[in-house]
Amino acid sequence: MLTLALSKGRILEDTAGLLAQCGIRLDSSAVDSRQLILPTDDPGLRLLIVRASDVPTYVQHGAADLGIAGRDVMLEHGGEGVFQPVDLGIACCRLAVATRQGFDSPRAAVPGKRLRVATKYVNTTRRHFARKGVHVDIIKLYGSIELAPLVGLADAIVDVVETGTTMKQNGLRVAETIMRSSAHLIANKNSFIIKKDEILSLYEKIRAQI
Ligand code: PRT
Ligand code: MG
Repeated sequence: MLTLALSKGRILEDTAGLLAQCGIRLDSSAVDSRQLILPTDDPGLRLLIVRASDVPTYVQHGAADLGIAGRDVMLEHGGEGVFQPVDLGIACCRLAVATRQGFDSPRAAVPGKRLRVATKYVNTTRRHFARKGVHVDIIKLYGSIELAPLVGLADAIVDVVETGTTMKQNGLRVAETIMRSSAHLIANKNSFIIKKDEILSLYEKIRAQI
């Protein structure tokens, strides 16, 4: 039995489509319910529904053999104990620095000045600005990050952008792209040894569809 961890929303939707192409179907009433363990019509595969940022943690500790997580989330987690073998090409986006329109970022982001940056991606943000020699005070938030610069909580944010509509509607503009991201199939390193045949067989089915 393989256990695959993923998050509800765009990743579950895209994954359900991918699995359907592989001949594996989810029970739609279970998907719509609040159940956190979803069976599939393949008795060898069940899904765990977790927060997007928790997917690598479930896989790292072997509570799930496999997971589907954005590259953004993997970079933030660090990837310890986890293989990241397949880029699924779904949930594509970029992780970007954004500020209020009109904010003088060249002047604010100079060596020696501290920029207040709100984000869920604390580790990635710290590394990014450290490489540039910009001193930052990082403010950890868990959601609605786009609000922070509008109410003076932060000078800038680091967050995911897809179409850019959310930024635009909130009077923000992207100052810089940190990385591009798409969802990857990830695997626990021990599961990869112990359940190698099962994992490879699912990999092959998925690979044939991407
Ligand atoms: O909601 P929760 O805190 O549980 O987690 P989450 O919001 O991080 O998870 P989820 O399921 O929304 O996203 C999971 C993964 O999808 C992320 O880690 C990214 O790798 C990827 N992804 C792709 C995105 C987007 N596109 C995206 N647009 N994640 C978030 N967004 C947000 C964006 O930040 C904005 O607030 O969606 C909103 C709309 O974006 P625009 O640019 O199209 O307006
Ligand atoms: Mg969300």
